[in-house]
Amino acid sequence: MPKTIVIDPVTRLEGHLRAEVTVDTMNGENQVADAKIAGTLFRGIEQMLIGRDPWDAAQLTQRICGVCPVPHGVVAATALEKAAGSNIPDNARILRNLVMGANFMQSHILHFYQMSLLDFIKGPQMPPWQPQWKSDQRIKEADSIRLNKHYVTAIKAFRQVNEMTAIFSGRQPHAPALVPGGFTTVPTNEKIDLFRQYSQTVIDFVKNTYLPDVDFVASQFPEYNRIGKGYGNLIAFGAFDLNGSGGKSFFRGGRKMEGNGQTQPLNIDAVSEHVTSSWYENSTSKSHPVRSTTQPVYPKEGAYSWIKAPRYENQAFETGPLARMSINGFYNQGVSVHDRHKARALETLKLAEALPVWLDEINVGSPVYSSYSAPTEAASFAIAEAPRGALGHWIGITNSKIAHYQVLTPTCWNASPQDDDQQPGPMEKALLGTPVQDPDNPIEVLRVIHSFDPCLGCAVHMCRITQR
Ligand code: NFE
Repeated sequence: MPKTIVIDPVTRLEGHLRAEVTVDTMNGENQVADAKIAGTLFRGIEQMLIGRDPWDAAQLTQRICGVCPVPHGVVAATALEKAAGSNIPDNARILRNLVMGANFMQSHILHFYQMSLLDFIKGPQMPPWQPQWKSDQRIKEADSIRLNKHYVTAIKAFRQVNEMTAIFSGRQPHAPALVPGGFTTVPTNEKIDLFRQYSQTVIDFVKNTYLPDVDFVASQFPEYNRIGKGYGNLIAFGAFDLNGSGGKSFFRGGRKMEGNGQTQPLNIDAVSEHVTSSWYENSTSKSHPVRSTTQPVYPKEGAYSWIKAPRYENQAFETGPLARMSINGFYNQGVSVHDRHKARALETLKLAEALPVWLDEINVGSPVYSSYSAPTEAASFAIAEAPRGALGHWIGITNSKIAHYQVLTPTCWNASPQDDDQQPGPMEKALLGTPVQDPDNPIEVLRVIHSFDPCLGCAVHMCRITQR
């Protein structure tokens, strides 16, 4: 007898996500037969930008999220610089890479220990970790206690990474140093030395704690090397410009189709946003972000999410650290729950080891900012990576004011609802076939969802209108 389970809100993630899954008996076991993933808050950040000074974009879009503000600031500033045809000094490029790399590391550590680990171990026997799931608690008591201690160590680790980011960004979260034209913090040898010390702390944490813990969990739950694959289609926009011309990036962009191991180039014009299953007006559905709008329509027949459904050539793609690492040839295993965790941990180490190299390229005493004036009329965009994957900002400027703004976030790719062709979103697809031991304790569903590291703060936004 099929049973429908609703988890709302899915906890331990940023923002509000609703999962509705139908569990049925298939192949002699309970499995997820249908899944609907929904964002339950209205996304309104684009509307807030309309009519504002273009300079505001790099600061206001950072408020989309406290976990990944840096990529939003960098992408908004880059779109504005492209709009004006202006370049930034090399120091600014390097400083942006440093604070963005540190922001990725913070996000990944937070994700594994605070968002995901408790799906696999017994949490502390105290609020807010009680009541707890009663299914599949196979990890030994002693191992659970050790991993719970690492939960606490990880809080210190990501606090340290935030401190490290703030050395250059001015504050974390929401970096004031990210401005069109470059950067505002002037690097000194003292700041560089301090940043380098923090990098070593992260390297030690990842090597001695994070990676071994990811491997330990994988060894205890080997079936999650197969569970949660989904489409197997991967997409990345690429990030961390290494030479100022955009010709060489630490992570190049690209896409990989399931079954074809080749990385293929991207054509950004092939991206569209479907909204038939989202509470938005349909007239621009399936449009490129430069044309799509964000007009809420609620209720709406057939819709079930505030998240739009981005597609590439009208096909669903997973994005995130696994996609980045795989597309760049840095990770060559499969696509599964554990592969997402492992690729994320390996990326943290890769970045922690890259940051000291980039630090050496800073030219103390050279400029960090070039004078910038926003154009009076322009259409522009920039793409990059946020910790959770492919991120794009599209901006239109009319009479010196923002007339159009669209933000395409990684969680919109991953947690998207069905598109206009009834194809489920990547997370929905990954849930199909997931075995669920006890439908009253569907912890397996959370393990799959959390492996994507969804952030609903990024994917949807609440617009609060106060009347006086
Ligand atoms: Ni709120 Fe974000 C990242 C962005 S997820 S964390 O990474 O953009 O959509």
